[in-house]
Amino acid sequence: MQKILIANRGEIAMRVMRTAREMGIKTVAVFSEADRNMPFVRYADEAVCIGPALSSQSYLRGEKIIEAAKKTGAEGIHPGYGFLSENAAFSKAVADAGLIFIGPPAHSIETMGSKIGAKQAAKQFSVPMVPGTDVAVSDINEARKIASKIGYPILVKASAGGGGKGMRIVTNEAEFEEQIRAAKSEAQNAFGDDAVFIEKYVASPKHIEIQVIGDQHGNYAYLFERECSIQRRHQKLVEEAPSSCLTPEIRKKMGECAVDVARSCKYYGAGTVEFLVDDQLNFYFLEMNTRLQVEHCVTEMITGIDLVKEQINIARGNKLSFTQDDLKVNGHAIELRVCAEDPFNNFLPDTGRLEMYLPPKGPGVRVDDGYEGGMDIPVFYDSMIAKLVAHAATRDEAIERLCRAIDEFHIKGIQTTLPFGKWAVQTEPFRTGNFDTKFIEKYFKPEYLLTDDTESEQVAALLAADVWEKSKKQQSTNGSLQHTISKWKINQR
Ligand code: MV4
Repeated sequence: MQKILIANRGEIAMRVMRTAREMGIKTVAVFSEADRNMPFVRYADEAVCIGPALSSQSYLRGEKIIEAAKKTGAEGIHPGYGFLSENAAFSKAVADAGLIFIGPPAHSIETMGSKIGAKQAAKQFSVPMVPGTDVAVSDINEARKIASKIGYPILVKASAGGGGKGMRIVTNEAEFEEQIRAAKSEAQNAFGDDAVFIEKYVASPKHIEIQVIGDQHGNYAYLFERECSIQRRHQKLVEEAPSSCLTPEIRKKMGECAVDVARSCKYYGAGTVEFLVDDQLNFYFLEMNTRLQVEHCVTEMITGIDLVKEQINIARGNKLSFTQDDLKVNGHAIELRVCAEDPFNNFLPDTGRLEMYLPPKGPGVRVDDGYEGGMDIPVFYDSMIAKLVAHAATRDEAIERLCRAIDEFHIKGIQTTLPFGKWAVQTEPFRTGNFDTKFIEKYFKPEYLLTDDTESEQVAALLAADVWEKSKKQQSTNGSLQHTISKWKINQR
């Protein structure tokens, strides 16, 4: 592969192209009409417009993207995350067009795309799973019997769901039938597949995932874990590696189970195996994500491995460039997703113009971003505008470094998750590692983000308005602004 096309936008398109450039590979960007002026379009060696702003008319149009690859002579397609990255039909269409899909084969995506298929595959390798079923519920009475054996509360999940979509909690037997029916009809509407299964509901789990990698020759390795419990509405906000709660023994066991899951679907490429971990440190396989994930950066920081470079080498048919024994955890990395969201308003997406955008710099700080100052954040896509990653020798130092970097990150014009991130990593539960997926629900209140800084900014704004009013009055009498303003000293913080 001398030239690859990146079927994505924003920060992940930039991320993939940077590695391609280091490898001497030419890049082709595809972009929607809304993204014409984005940095990733300029960074690419070539760029092709594939349609209007709506994803369904651009980044989800597989046939247009394949056509652009053929036209430009790109030999491979990297899908990034989201969009077509976990679409088995797209992976197959790319291969059928004589191009290389830089990702797993269609059969692996298909197996893991069905949560029931994933459980059946993983079962063959004795991977621990939450008590439940691994066939679709067909006979309600039979399912009810299984549910009472497992014990309530029960979780009903859509086989075609994943990432939290299509889940329902059943708290007692009386509502079992009604909830199954509702879940099936919801699943049918959302995914065109009404298959649901049941599991024991684990109340306050940690979400820990393992990065795995495999080549086309049957070699596999795990690149340790990422702790991703700090999330809301199934959107992760803070991710770190390693997890502060695993022992070396459990880390090894989970890693080996994750590799078994990859083996069970004859996986190759980079993938992530998700686990629930309870307060006794029991772990249970949940699902496998057959793509490079947003939070892959923390794994890169602690292992020194460039995951995109490995993906490209695997797609070329090369063997893994390392073995399990070569891998070691080096220090600690924490990532904060910087999203255009308003923590004061339920984390609802905030769109508008990036009036100011100054990312932090310095030792151990990595910023993967895709916008620059002065740009508008379009309403059509994800709200994530950047990822801020801090890497240091210890967890405490990584926290301090992340806080320093957050202070240096100046964004004006839109609300972001930066103040939330600074608050989160300084809380007692985060500091001690004693937190789970209920973290935000349990501890967060928006007013915690009203720091002295925010208050003094508000005071400064009020003072400025006052000066302005007075200066206008003054101006009308002596025609000069200069005199009044110079009397105000800037209060250095
Ligand atoms: C669960 C669970 C509790 N018990 N399964 C949510 C995303 C999808 N990957 C599966 N999810 C869950 N499955 C059982 N049997 C709780 C969740 C869950 C969750 C998991 C990981 C991270 C955040 C979460 C938030 C709510 C629920």
